[in-house]
Amino acid sequence: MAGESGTERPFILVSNDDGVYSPGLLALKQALAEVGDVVVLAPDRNRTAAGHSKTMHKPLRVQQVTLADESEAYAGSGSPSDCVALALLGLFKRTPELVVSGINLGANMGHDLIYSGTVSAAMEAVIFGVPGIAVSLDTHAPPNPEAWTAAARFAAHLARQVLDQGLPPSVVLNVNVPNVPAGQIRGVEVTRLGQRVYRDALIERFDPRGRPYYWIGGEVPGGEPHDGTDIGAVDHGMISITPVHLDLTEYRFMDPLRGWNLTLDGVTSNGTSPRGGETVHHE
Ligand SMILES: [Mn+2]
Repeated sequence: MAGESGTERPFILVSNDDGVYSPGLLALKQALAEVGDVVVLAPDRNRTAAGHSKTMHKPLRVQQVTLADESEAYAGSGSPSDCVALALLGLFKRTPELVVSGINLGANMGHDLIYSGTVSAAMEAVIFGVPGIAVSLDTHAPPNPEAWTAAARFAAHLARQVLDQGLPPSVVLNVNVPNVPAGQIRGVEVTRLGQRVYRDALIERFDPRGRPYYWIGGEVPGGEPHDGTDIGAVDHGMISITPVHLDLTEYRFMDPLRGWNLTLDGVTSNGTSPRGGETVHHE
């Protein structure tokens, strides 16, 4: 398929979760074309909040499509992380050296990362040992096209440095850009994840047969704009970059947890612990 270039230019995969025809993806792809040879493989429809899912019980289809700038791209039937996995497992003649996901319509900050298909696509790369960058724009309404451009240019600027210097193992870069014209962005801040405030609401409706069905509705999430966090930086008009580690272990709670009653008393059939005091192993 694509990516047969014989040059030394790096091979970059662009994906997203808004779907292959998203204007944010096109802006990102065009900016990254100045950094390397770009191939696009993205979901064939909007897979926002797909999380880090993997399709295991049905086949995956990949179709060649044409983007709004007449360039070729590939649309996959699976999740964002499926698309990245296909590319890194050898779908193309070259294996991507960098995966950039976005530009998402809507910020991905704090606990959003757990739901985000945009960030999951970049995390999938990191699982494969390939650097990944996720880029999101802080708006849910169609943004000023200038805001796409600013975010895309910054992504290209960052991509060059990642290709040059690499990233530590298991680390993904999560970038959020304020929705303002390029000239109004106040700077770039390295941040930690902030605290989202979700305002989800259970909405119950009834079908024509009188049976209830449900939506998870509510307002767009807010957040605590604390200094040093992604939410705080974007709130102050700064581009936020958070280095996110895929090791989700809470090291600070390991010792207190060891202090719990973790014997097998009452768990094994004879009611005694064969190896008293040892931690229960999960295989
Ligand atoms: Mn999305």
